[in-house]
Amino acid sequence: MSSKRYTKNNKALTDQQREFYEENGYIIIKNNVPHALIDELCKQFIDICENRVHHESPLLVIQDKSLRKRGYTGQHAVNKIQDFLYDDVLFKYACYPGVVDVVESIIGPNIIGTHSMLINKPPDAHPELSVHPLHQDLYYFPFRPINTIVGTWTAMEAVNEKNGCLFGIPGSHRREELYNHEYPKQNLKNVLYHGVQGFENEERVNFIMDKGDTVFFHPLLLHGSGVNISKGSRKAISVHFADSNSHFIDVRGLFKKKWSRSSSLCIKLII
Ligand SMILES: O=C(O)CCC(=O)C(=O)O
Repeated sequence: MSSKRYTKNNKALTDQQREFYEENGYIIIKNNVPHALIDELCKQFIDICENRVHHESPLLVIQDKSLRKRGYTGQHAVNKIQDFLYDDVLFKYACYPGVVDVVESIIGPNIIGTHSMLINKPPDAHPELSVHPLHQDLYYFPFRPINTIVGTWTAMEAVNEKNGCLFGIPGSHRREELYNHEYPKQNLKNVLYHGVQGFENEERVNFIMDKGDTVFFHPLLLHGSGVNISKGSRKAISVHFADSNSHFIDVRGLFKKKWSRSSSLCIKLII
């Protein structure tokens, strides 16, 4: 019997890569998605932001109102496109073999895409709207089992400390604990992001990546992303996958929630 707990097979990961994921809760695969596909995804993102694409199924476009007020338009005022799996172009990422084969190594062959985002950090955004506080993605997912969920996040341009790369606390998934999430103590404006408190002294690793690199990560991995202080945008595309035999759970009463905040972001439903 396999001694591995967090990965399933060697479809696209070597034993050594599986051990790294087991130990750390993430693995970065270099040069995983071709630049030509990334460029196509980027063009579609810009076309959606500029209202040139019409969908039969809705997707969410989350705009930064403060950037709009300052005259930014199109992609320069958009934080995120969410739930894009019915977009024929963006869906190409979700079914790209370099992505799905590694997912299969981690969660097995019954794969369903559950959550999708194209995340933009425009330059010049308010730092409180640019940062994503430390969190666990499982907090947002009302389905189980936990170990057959995996996040994928592919850099659409080189990412580093200057433009707000992801960071994580290696091995935090092995604590097998879903922490309470709430609005960060500092006066953060972003109503969309809850975070965890009390991990300030733990060592974080920055996920420095090149365009086309993908990080695969466990839903209990503590992670977040920093502020973009560069002059360019920071784009990444992300899909979470789960075993298609997952089941929903009742999340009522699972967390203490604090929802009172005024929003600096606006969500537009694009149909
Ligand atoms: O891309 C980012 O800046 C943060 C993404 C992330 O951590 C998430 O959406 O869970």
